[in-house]
Amino acid sequence: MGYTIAQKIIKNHLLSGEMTVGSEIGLRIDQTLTQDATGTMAYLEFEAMGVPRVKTEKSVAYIDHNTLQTGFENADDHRFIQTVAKKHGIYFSRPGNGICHQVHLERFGIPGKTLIGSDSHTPTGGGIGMLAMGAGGLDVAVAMGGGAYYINMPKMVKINLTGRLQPWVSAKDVILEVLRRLTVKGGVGKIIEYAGEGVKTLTVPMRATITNMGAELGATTSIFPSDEVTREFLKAQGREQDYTPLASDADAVYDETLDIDLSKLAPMAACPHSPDNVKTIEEIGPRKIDQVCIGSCTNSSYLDLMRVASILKGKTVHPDVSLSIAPGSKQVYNMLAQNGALADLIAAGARILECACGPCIGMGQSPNSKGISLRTFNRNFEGRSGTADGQIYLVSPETAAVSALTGVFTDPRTLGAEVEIPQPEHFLINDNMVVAPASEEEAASVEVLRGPNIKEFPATKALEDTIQAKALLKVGDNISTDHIMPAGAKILPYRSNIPYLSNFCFTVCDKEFPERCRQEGKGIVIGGSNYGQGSSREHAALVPLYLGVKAVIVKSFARIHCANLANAGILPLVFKDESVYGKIDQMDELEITNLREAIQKGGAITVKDVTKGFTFETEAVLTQRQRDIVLDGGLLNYTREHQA
Ligand code: MIC
Ligand code: SF4
Repeated sequence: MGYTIAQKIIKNHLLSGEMTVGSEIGLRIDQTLTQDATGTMAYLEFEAMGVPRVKTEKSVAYIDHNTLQTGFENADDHRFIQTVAKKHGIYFSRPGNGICHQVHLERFGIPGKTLIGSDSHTPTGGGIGMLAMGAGGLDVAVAMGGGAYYINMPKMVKINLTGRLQPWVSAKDVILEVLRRLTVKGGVGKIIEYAGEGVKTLTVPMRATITNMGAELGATTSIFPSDEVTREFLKAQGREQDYTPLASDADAVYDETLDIDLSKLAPMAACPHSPDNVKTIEEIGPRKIDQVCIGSCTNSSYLDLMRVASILKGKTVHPDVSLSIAPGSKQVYNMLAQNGALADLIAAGARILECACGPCIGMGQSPNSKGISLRTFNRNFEGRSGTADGQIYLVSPETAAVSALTGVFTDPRTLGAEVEIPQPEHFLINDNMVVAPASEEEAASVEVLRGPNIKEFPATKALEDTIQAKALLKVGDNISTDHIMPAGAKILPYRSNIPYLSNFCFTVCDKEFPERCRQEGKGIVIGGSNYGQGSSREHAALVPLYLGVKAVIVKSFARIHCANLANAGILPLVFKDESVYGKIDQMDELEITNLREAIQKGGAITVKDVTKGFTFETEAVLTQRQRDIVLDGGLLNYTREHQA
């Protein structure tokens, strides 16, 4: 039997386990990346592990999220990351160099290698045939130290692409179609591989847009073959030596197959407040809009922005629309500046931002109240834009640009003949914003600089035998980590300050939650399906831990968040019978006894609803290794014990 692309890479990197669907496998990790919002914590954890130098082939620390420096906090964090990177063998991509996923694709990614990143959009690397996955910071720290990265062997899904996109229809529309069909939970436990004749018609940046937003499917990762298109891209990046061809075997077996005829797709938008709430632009109709934001790791490549520039050239942004544009990297920015396209964007009235995440994570450009904002980003969860009642639609750069001119939702196909923008033969290569680490000899004398914003990692204890606590919060389906631990300009600077962050935990859903936790001292959270979707931020586990959350009982979990809970020592439990969810009310007193033995043994865990006087069964979604982690009180304790 042949192998899929992902199975081949897994096989080459398998350190433990068997490649049977659902069972835990340990993978050797070749490359890691961090960004600043998750990086401070990841490096504190790495330091706590006591490994002097990273053991990966390449580890890169990016600064791209917290670049609004409204106080000392962000700048202090940048300095901490820069010095800690220098000391421990990590390349440092300075603020101004661009968004981690875009830069990594351009300058560091290699087909066939494994990459984990403390950011959920790490699968962007799948655009050049990497097995690239998002992970919690602690998992990245362990991988930097040479440890395996553990996942459950995913199912393999093939998306067979045929035909060719119509003019003005773009990669964003492809992934929106996949989201429309599969939904935000459709990818859980799966790797999505793109195949078929249609693949050849997609450039690397287009492929990367598609694998990037595979994160919104909940997929473990998404991957394209590495082919001539990949080789051309790497060559244009001066990295032809990094190319290796990669394809699935003719007799590879997939668990599911989906067919998409590219020529049938139309421009689409993901409507508020979920990336799978997809409609065509035509269906939405010419509704008035207030804002357009172009950029983010999904759609900020040179080709994307050149298309935007070609649409805006010689025109003026509609008087009622604010248009902001953030190029994805210094390479993109600089090339636009050199060829004059930047001048076209400026002349049209675009507000040009630095190359960083910016508005995507609520760092500025929050829309007006009830404002309709068209964004080329990947997430439109409620409140994420920084405006509680903002109405965020996710669209392609083409739809965004033309709508910015007309002031209403506009199908870019109304533009007439498409302007052909070829991939440049040579991208502009200048890695002067990447700082190499100190040599092994020099490393000892590098001082790690810590500002007052860096607080201790919350202490965890071995799992107690009895949990008796109230259901301090009950939430519904598809709760994202943006609900659990919001980001945005006011909160993001405190990613290394768990006590401060705790004031905002779940406040999108319930303003009183942090206070209730403080009063009660401990608690349990009840949730629906796909709990913890979205970001990889481990703060969505560490902050509840700090607030005394002992267990989370839900219908189902999103992959990264579930691992983060276990890593933090919080019990992730799922209802055996989902209908029990309806019987529990917020503030019910719950009790779990003989817990340690139950976790050790595996099998059902019985929970008593003391208030209502009934019991129900749950299951801990943990592998044997994770059971030990939870028993020890989290991965940091576990790693320390195992090292000892
Ligand atoms: C996001 O897009 O939500 C983020 C911000 O990039 C996160 C990481 C974080 O919360 O710092 C992600 O996608 O993992
Ligand atoms: Fe940054 Fe947005 Fe991409 Fe997250 S999704 S890495 S915030 S650009």
